[in-house]
Amino acid sequence: MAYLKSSDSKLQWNGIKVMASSIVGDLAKVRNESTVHEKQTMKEEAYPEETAILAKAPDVPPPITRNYPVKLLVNLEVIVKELPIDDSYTYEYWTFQESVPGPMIRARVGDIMQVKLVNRDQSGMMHNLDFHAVLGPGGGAPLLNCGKDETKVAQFRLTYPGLYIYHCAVDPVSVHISNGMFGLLLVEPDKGLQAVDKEYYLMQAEVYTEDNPITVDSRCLPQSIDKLMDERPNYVVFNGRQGSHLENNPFKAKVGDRVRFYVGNAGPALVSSFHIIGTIFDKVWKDGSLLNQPQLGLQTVMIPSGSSAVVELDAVVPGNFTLVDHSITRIEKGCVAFLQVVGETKDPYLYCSEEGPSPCPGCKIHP
Ligand SMILES: [Cu+2]
Repeated sequence: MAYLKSSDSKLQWNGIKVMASSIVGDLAKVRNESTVHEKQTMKEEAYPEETAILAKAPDVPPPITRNYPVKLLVNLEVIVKELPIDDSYTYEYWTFQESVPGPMIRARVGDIMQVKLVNRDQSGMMHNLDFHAVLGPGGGAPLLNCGKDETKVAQFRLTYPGLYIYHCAVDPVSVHISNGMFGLLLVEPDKGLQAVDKEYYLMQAEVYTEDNPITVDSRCLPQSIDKLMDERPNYVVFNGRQGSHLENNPFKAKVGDRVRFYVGNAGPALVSSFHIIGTIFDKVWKDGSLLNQPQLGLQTVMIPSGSSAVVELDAVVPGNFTLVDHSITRIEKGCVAFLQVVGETKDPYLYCSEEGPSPCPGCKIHP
């Protein structure tokens, strides 16, 4: 039996511990013991407890500074909340922690993540969590199926470093994901990540709505199941809404800053061609795999639905830089954001002309 229940006998529990220890040992051998901390062999009961800091996009939880594993307590609540989808309309999102995307979680490889999920959706809809970082059926979803006002708790050892999607996986999964039930879990390597000047959390996702609200008095657009099944979203957005990070709320950096984006694509259908106009990604960890060496000097990063990328760039020229899915018609559906860089460049010949910039009327990408 590969899952934990409060009714498990001590014998089963000890058996599971031996099995888990064996699995981790095998993984460590495969990876030359470079990614799993030796303290993982300690008994689970001895792990100190730590409550995870959950950060709402575009914020990122603080870097892990410890060099030992903990039992990381992750407390998530499902809450239905009407949120803006653009400047005119709202959408009734099914959220984790009242935000879309759900909060970003930061852990360390070897941690035992204890997830407590509370379902406060009063409609009677069941919800759960599938963590792509979890080894086991459903990524944990069968252990976390939660009916109305129920609470479920499960524990998962995090064995691979990387940037992983989590999402609700209750049937039909496409409906739950497209209603906003997704987020990112960063599992740091045992040696941590290089410090950078700025870190941001960004998720792309599609929203499928009818053209008009249900009543003339409402601004809330209902979901279109027909558009969802046809994979024809009328919104493709960063961080939950059209215009989440435009002129009035851009990502910010100074010339000289090293900037890291943790980027996820929740889908549920489209593949993202993630690009930041006017920059080159200095380092990219494709598919969020932190076991691999980064790729260097990339222009556009393909992020499949249900995957991620860690990208880093150096801010070297001041101005506005534009985050897009380079399947570029999606700009018209809301998939555009700005990185605003201030300061003075050290090399004026990086970007110059005698006349300077001129405006482009109605332009969505060069403010
Ligand atoms: Cu759900």
